[in-house]
Amino acid sequence: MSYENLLFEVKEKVGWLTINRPAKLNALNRQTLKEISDALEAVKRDENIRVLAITGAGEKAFIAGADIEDLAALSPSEAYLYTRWGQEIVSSIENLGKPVIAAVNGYALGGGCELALACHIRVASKTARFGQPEINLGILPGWGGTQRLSRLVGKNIALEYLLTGKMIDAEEAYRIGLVNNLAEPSDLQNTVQTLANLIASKAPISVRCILDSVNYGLNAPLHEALALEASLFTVTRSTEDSQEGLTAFLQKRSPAWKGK
Ligand code: CO8
Repeated sequence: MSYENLLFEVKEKVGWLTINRPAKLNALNRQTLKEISDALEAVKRDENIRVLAITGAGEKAFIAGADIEDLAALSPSEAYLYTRWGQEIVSSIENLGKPVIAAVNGYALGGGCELALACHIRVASKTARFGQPEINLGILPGWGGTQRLSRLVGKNIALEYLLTGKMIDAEEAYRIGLVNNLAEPSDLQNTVQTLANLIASKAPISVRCILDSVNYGLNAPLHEALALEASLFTVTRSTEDSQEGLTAFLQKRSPAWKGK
C-alpha cells in the first residue's frame, strides 16, 4: 500500500509505521489520520507482523499534535465528529491485538502524546518532549489524553500537565512512568527493534491473551478481571504452544512456537 504521509516497512517481524510530514512536525491532518487507520487495518491482517512500532520522520518530532489548521476550520458539530473519529483511530492502536511500541523521537504533543499514550509501550529518545498543550489553544485533549494520561501517571500529575500545558522532558517522562525506557537518539530505533524482536519471539497466542487480559481487565472490577484472566489462562493452556513450552522447559531445550 502506498501512502502520502506515512512510510511503512517490515523489519524481521516488526512493522515500522513512520508519520512522514516532517515540514509540519508530523502533525496529524485528516489525510494522515485516514492513512494511519488504513495502515492499522493492514497490520492487523498481516500474520507476518507480530509487533508494530510507530515513530516520526525527521529528527525533531514524533507528532506535534493534531493539525491546528484543521482544528481552526471546524464547526462545533464537526469538532464533535472529528474528536470521536480521532478517538476511534487512537483506540484502534490500543485494541490492535498486537503489541504496539511508540518510538518517540522528538515532540509528542497534543494528539501526538495521545497517540503515544494508546501504544502499549513507549520508548523515548533523550531529546523527546511530551505534553498536552491544548489548554494554550483554549481547547482540551480530545483524543483520549484526559483519560489515558491520568490512568498512566495518576490524576494529580496528569492534572498538573493538562492544566498548565507544560512540556515534559524525557527524564521527567521516565520519572513519572510515562515512558518505559530512554535511549540515545541514534540508538532509539535499535532499542525498539530489539525489544520488539524479543516480544515477537514469544508464543503468539500468549502475547495476544496477555494484551487482552490487561487491556480489558484494567477497565473492569478486580473480581471480573480475575475471572477474565483465568479464562484466558485456560485459552493459552489449551494451545499446542503451551504443551510445547512446558515440555521444552522440562526437556531443557528452547521451545519452537507454532502460533497454534
Ligand atoms: N499543527 C499544524 N502545524 C504545526 C503543528 C500542529 N500541531 N505543529 C507544528 N506545526 C508546523 C508549524 O506551523 C510550522 O509550519 P510552517 O513552517 O509552515 O510555519 C512547522 O510545523 C514547524 O514548526 P515551528 O516553526 O513552530 O517549530 P518550532 O521548533 O519553532 O516549535 C513546537 C516547535 C514547539 C512543537 C511548535 O511547533 C508548536 O508549539 N506546535 C504546536 C504544538 C501543539 O499545540 N500541539 C497540540 C495541537 S492540538 C491537538 O493536538 C488536539 C488533539 C485533539 C483534537 C481533537 C479534534 C477535534
